[in-house]
Amino acid sequence: MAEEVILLDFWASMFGARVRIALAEKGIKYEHKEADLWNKSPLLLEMNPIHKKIPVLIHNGKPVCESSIIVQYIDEVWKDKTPLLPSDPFERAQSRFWVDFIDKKLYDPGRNTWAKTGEAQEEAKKEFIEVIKTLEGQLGDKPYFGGETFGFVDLSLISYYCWFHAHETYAKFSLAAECPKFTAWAKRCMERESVAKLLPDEKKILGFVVKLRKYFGYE
Ligand code: GS8
Repeated sequence: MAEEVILLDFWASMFGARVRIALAEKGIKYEHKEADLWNKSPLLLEMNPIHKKIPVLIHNGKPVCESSIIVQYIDEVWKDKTPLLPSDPFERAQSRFWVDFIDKKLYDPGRNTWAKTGEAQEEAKKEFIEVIKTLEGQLGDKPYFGGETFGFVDLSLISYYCWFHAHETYAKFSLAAECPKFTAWAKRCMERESVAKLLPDEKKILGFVVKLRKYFGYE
């Protein structure tokens, strides 16, 4: 039976980008459906009735929700090509720990430096840089979080990267100056075809952040 793979996505979403990159790394063909998050479709509400969020991967009619769960599902179903998680159980647990850390720390609205001003922004900036430095420490001198190969932690983190330009612009700092090893890792990831093609341009994200700031009344 031919596989039917549909991705409910939103162009600026770091969570959607993860799934896009994982599908590209595995060479899986799929139908991409762009969601309107301000006017959700009956399909999105039916496929993710609990959270009502993208991304949702619909595989042969069955929905899988939550980006890191989707990426692990993809890795298990299409296991013959380009493994994304390590095969060793301890290494797998470590990868899951770091993806959980990334989501807990980086998606925390408290660290959205572009949504703040004054002292609160300075505090958020300090915390944001600390998180990146912790990740940089975990990377060490390896080319990728997965060691020699690009994997689960790499794709989960690089999907946030196009939003970092907005942080740098509004909170006035240079990530390359603060975290050079992290920046070198990000550049390495950006050279991969799957990442370069599927991550939105950071300037387009900055334009979106300008609109979000107005929408949420941050200025
Ligand atoms: C987060 C998905 C999410 O926040 C995951 O998939 O990893 N933990 C989930 N999706 C957002 C778009 S990206 O910011 C979304 O769908 N928001 C719609 C809403 O909140 O109504």
